[in-house]
Amino acid sequence: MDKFGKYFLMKCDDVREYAYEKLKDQFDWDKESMEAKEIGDGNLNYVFRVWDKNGNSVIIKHAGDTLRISSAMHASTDRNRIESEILILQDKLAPGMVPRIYFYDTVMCACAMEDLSDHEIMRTAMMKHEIFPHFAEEISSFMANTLMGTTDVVLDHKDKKELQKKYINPELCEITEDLVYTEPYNDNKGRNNVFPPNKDFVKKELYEDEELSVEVAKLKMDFMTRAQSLLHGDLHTGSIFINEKNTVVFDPEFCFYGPMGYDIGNVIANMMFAYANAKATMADGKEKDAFISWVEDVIVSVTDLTMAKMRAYYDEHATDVMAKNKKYEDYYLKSILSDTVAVIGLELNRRLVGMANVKDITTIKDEDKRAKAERYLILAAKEYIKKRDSFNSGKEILDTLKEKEGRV
Ligand code: SR1
Ligand code: MG
Repeated sequence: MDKFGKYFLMKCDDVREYAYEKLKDQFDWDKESMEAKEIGDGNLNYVFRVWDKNGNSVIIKHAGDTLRISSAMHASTDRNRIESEILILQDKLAPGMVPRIYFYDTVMCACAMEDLSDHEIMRTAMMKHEIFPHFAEEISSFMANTLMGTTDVVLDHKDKKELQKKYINPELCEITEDLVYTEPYNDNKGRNNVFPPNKDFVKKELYEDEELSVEVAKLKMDFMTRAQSLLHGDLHTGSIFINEKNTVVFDPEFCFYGPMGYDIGNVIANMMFAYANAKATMADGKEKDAFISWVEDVIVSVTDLTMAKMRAYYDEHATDVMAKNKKYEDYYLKSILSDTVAVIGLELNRRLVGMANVKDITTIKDEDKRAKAERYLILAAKEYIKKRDSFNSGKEILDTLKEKEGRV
C-alpha cells in the first residue's frame, strides 16, 4: 500500500522519502545523498528542508492536528490546502513575492515549496539589526496589490464571493479572535504571559480599562463581519523572508476575507518590536542610530506608501459603479487607515501580554529595559486603538510611539 495514502504525522525520514516520491518527476534527486531536517520554529506546523548533493532542495510544510505551541490546541489540517491555494493566487497578484508551490497534498496535509535558504526570516534579521532599504517599497506593493486586488471595489462581485467562500477559515480565525481580540483585555482563558514586573501595570492599563474593552469589542465584531479583502492574516516579521535584494511573504494559513488594515497594522506593529529591541539592546553609536532611523522610516513609509499605492490601485482598477466616486474613495481609504492604526495597537498588546509572544521583546535581558519597552508600547497601543480615527499619516503614528516612550 502507498505509504503516503493515509495521513500520519511525518518525521524526518518519512519526509525525505515523501519528497523523493512526490517530486521525482520535477527534481533530479540523488536519492542516496538526500537529507531532511526539521527547521520550523513557528507556533503551528512542522517545516522540513530536504536537499541532496546535486544542489536540489525543497521545503516541505506539514500540518499536525495539534499545534506546536500547545498540544491542547487543535486546528484543522486543511489549513495546509488553504495556505497553498492562497500562495498560488497571491503569486498572480504580486508576482515573485511569495514562494513557488510545487504541489500540495490534501491527504498528508503537506505542501512542497521553493527553498528560500538564501533569505533570512525577517524577525531574525531584525534581531541582528540588519537594514533592508527596499523593504518598505516592496511590502507596500505586496499589500496594495493583494489587498485591493481582492476587494468588491475591483472584482466582479460573484467572483469575490466565490473567493470568500473558498477561503473561509473558521478555526484559524477563532485563534485570532481569542488571542488578538479577547484575551489581552481580560485573560479569560488564564493563558496570558505577562512579564512579572508589569503585572500591576497590565491589570490597570489593559484588564481594567472599560473604554478600551468597548473599543476592542467593536473592532472584534468588525474583524468577524467585514469581508473586505483576502488577507494574509498573520503578516508579522516571522512571515517574511528577506535578503538584500528581495522580500518574500509566506505562511498565509490565517488568510480569510476580513478588514485589510489587519495586514498593514501587523507589519507596522512588528517593526515597532524591532524598534523597541534595538533601543533596549544596542550599544549607543552610529550603528544603533542608523538602524533606528531606518526602522522609523519603515514605520512611516509602510503606512504612507501602502495608502498611496492603494489609492493608485483603486483609481486604476475600480469596477464597482458606486465606488467610482472620489468622495467614497476618500472615505474608504480613511477607514483603512483607521483600521490599520487600531490593529497596530491590537498586535502590540497581544504579543506583549497574550500567549504568543515575540522574541524581539522576550530576549531583552535587562529586566528594567524590557519592562520599560513593554510599558511604552502598551501606552501607544491604547492610543492607537482608542484614537484610531484621528491619525492621518505614518508620521503621526511614529510620533505617538516616541511620545509614549518619552513618558515611561
Ligand atoms: C496558537 S497560534 C499563535 C499565533 O501563532 C501564529 O503565528 C499566529 O500569530 C497565532 O496568533
Ligand atoms: Mg505563522
